[in-house]
Amino acid sequence: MSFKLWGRYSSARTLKVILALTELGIDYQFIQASATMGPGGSVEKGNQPFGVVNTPEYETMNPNRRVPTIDDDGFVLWESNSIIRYLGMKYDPELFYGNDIYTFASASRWLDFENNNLIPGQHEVAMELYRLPADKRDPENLKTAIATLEKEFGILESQLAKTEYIAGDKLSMGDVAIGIRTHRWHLFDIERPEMPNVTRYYEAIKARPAFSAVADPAYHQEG
Ligand SMILES: N[C@@H](CCC(=O)N[C@@H](CS)C(=O)NCC(=O)O)C(=O)O
Repeated sequence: MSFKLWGRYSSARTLKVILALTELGIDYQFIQASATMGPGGSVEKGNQPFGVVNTPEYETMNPNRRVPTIDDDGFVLWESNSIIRYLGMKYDPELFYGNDIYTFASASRWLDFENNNLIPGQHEVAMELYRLPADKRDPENLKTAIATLEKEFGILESQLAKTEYIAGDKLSMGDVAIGIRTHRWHLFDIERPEMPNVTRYYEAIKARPAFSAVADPAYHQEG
C-alpha cells in the first residue's frame, strides 16, 4: 500500500487526518506543504513557507492549493472532513460510525459543525495569539473570537451532557475533529468558562493512544 499525506503539523485540519490515520493504523508518508507556514514559523513574521502547494503538480491534485491532501494508492482527495469520512468508510466503518447510517449522519453533522462553527473562531485566536507579528494584532478581534468559541463550546457542553462522545456513547469519526478542537481550545492561553462535560470528554479523548500523534502543544501554538 502507498499512502501519502500533504500538510503541516500546525494545521489542525492536517492533524485531523493524522489522527484518523493513526486510529486506523494506516502507515503514510508525510510531505510538509504550505504557503503560509514554514520551518521557522509564520510567513506573516517573515519566515519562508514549506511551499509545494504552489507547484503545478500540487494544483493538479488540489486546485485550492490548500492542505491537507491525500493520495491513497492513486486515489487523490482533499477537504479534511471528506477525507475522514472516506477513511472511515473504506478502512473501518465499525470504529468510525458503528457501521450504522444514523451514526454516520450524526457524526458527519459534527464534522460539519467543526468546519462551520469552530474553525473560524479558532483560526482567529491562533492568528492573534501566535502567528501575527505584535503590531498586526487586534485585541478586539481576539475578544470577539474568544466569545464566539465560548458560545460554540457551550453547544458541545449541552451535547456531551447527553452522550459520552459527540455522536453517541462510543467514539466516532466526529470525535476526530471535535477532539482536536477541544485540545486546541484548552491549549490557548485564554480564560474558559467551566464546562464539566467538555472536561470529562477531553480527558477521555486525550487518554486514547492514537491521540499522542496530535497532542504536542507545539503543533497548536506555533507562531
Ligand atoms: N476546507 C478545507 C480548508 C483547507 C485549508 O484552508 N487549510 C489551511 C490549513 S488548516 C491551509 O491550507 N492554509 C494555507 C497554507 O497552509 O498554505 C479543508 O478542510 O481541508
